[in-house]
Amino acid sequence: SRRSANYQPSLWTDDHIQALTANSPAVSRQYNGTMQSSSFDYLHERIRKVMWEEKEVEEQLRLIDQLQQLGVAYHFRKDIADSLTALHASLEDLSWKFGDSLHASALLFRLLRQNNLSISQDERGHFTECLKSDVEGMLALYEASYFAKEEEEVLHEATEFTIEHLKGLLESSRLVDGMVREKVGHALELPLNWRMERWHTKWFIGVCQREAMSINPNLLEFAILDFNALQSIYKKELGAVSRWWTELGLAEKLPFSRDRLAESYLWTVGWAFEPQYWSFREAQTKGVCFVTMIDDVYDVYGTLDELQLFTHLIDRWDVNAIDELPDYMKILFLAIFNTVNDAAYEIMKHKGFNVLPYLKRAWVDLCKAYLVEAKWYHSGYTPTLDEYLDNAWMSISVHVTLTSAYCMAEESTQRELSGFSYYPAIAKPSCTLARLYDDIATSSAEIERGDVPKSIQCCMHERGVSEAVARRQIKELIKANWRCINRDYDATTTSLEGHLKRVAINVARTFQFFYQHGDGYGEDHGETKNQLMSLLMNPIV
Ligand code: F3P
Ligand code: MN
Ligand code: MN
Ligand code: MN
Ligand code: MN
Repeated sequence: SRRSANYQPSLWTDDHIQALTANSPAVSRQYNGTMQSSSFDYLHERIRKVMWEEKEVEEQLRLIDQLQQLGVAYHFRKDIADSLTALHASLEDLSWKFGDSLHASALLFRLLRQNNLSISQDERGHFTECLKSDVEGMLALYEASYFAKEEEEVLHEATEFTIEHLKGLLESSRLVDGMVREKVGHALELPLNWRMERWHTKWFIGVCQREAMSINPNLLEFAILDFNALQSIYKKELGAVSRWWTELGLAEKLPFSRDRLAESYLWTVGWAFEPQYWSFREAQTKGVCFVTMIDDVYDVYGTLDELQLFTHLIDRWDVNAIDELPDYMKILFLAIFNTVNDAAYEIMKHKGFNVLPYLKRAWVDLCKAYLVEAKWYHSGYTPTLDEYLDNAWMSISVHVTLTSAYCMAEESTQRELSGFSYYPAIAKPSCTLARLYDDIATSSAEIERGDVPKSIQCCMHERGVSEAVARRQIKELIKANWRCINRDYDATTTSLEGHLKRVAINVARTFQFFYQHGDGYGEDHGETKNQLMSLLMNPIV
């Protein structure tokens, strides 16, 4: 007899989605930047002017930071790059000019790291002697410290130091300004570097609306226009993938599996939100739907014999052999086979080269990792934490996303693809973070249902510690992996690499986002529903 996880049905029927998304402008594959009204162009020019006006360095840094946090930096990529490159070239003068402005030095440090310009912690001597009454400076140092690499002890200490100090301030009655309290509380909840970009943007626009004095009104208006314009694009995209999913009809054929089309699409907005990545979001929404189904087959529904056979056929990528499979696997195989081949076809049509070997490899690696876990589960084996993670960084499926990001990127060429024979260095920490965030939120229910021991259980078993201790150790591992990401992000050269790394970071952020209140993907009725409504449906007024 087969098992079932008794997942709840989808919250979002196609009719519901079509009704919610009906009145949006058409989606065009090639985003040409003209979806907005002329007031958008006017504001864009005004802001560019402000960017190039003569002003204090600290003011310029504030402006760039606002553009980023408002989610509109992608409209000013070149201006921001030019401005920061110029500042980077005069770093020595700057540390002199900044004197003891902790805020300016910490902000500069963070902006340089965020924009792939190298800066070492040693160039920031002020970190330890900061003024404790300087809340803005403390906050800036706190955020900057989350861009630390493994060996940057000064910054790790800065994290501890600022957390302790800012917490103390919140608990005391010394922080009287309500807006400042809100910002400090928000930052302590989660640093900027770990936040899902769109979600942060919506919060930050709200803060700026309430604190209108602190921001150029043109900039705020521009950000609101842009947020709402992107949201109408997302609605159209969601309507399109929902129609695809419904016509595919696969969910009805595998009713034991999670049916999560709308949430799958939300993941992809977290991974690459800019309008030009529609094809990536489309392919990845399909990818997440398939990953979810295959995962439920391996975790819950399939027998070990079936799983072995399925893995074998995916490995051979052989559609001629599907009659060996049980019916539910036949249709699943054919759906994946067709969709992946289709994606490869599109790329071949537009760019003339064959990415199928890379896409195929990603799906094969996924199924093989799933099979390892299934065998462990069926034999009652508990791996060590290292042994588990060696496999589980693949079984979380993020390498499929990264492969797709690489193959589909505007900048990818035949030559660069041939260099993609291994997964890039940033894949490991990005996938590992996804895995650890997932395990923290989903493993209790998984173990109860019957599943392979996840990181927390492997850690408990190997180290003989309680669940609470294991959870703390996994959180430390999360911090360590963020530092690996920071190290790798810093050494970026080509724009293809930059794109891939942004997706890799955004994957980690989006896993944090979905799993911060529990299993926000499997159990989508709670906070996930609010998040989805807020990001995809409700415009800023
Ligand atoms: C496979 C799943 C997920 C993790 C993958 C998430 C993506 C692709 C956005 C959602 F569907 O959850 P699950 O907890 O069951 O994965 P696991 O690998 O732990 O079985
Ligand atoms: Mn699962
Ligand atoms: Mn699984
Ligand atoms: Mn899980
Ligand atoms: Mn970005």
